[in-house]
Amino acid sequence: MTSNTTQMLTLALTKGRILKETLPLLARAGICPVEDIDSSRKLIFATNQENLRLLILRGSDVPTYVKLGAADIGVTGKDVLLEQGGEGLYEPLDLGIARCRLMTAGRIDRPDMGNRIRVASKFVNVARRYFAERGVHAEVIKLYGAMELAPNMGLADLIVDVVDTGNTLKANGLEPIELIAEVSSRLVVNKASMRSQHDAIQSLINALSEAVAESTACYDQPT
Ligand code: PRT
Ligand code: MG
Repeated sequence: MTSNTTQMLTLALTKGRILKETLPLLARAGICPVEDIDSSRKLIFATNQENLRLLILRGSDVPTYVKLGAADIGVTGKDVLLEQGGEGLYEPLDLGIARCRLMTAGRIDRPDMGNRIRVASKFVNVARRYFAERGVHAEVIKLYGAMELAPNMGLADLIVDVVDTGNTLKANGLEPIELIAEVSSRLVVNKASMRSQHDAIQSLINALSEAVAESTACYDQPT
């Protein structure tokens, strides 16, 4: 039996601050969830586009869903991609949202550090790579949150974390030191899906890249 109905596309979104900035971009691209995501406890949402549904995940789970083909497309932070590695994924579009910087940070009154340091981070792979490339012997300690506490409690000399305004660092007696990478949210695509559902995925990429260009143009306009 032949079918002329198009296959369902699954788009995995990152909940939290990335989601807040993703939904307006999707709306500009003509994509709206059929119910309010914020007031629902569901994790999967139909949209006004018959062949597109949304998943709401933790950012660190988005690459896993897309790599393994449980979702065709995803939105996640570049910080997450740098930490997990982007193998098996296409990264066709910078959405320009949820911008921040991956940085090293330490106490304002820290002593000069030698060539052996302790670093606390949720981004252990990024941290290991960064210090190894600089010939610094870093013992990297994995934390899951509140990295800012570690230098103050003597757990680590430095942290590696994402920084936006820097207010959280400052409130905890820390300062940003070195920039590791500029971060924004990226569209990622499963490689097999890109082949099997090329037209549908390409038109979604095109619609989103127009939406990104439009919102950038808005920022540029004099007020
Ligand atoms: O919930 P989960 O443990 O997965 O992560 P999370 O709670 O950090 O999620 P969420 O909703 O904050 O979103 C995380 C994603 O948003 C990251 O992967 C980044 O791509 C992006 N992003 C952009 C940020 C920030 N800006 C940011 N400022 N993620 C986290 N922060 C943190 C920062 O580490 C600091 O602790 O927000 C705090 C405030 O930042 P300042 O510098 O403005 O004080
Ligand atoms: Mg969170």
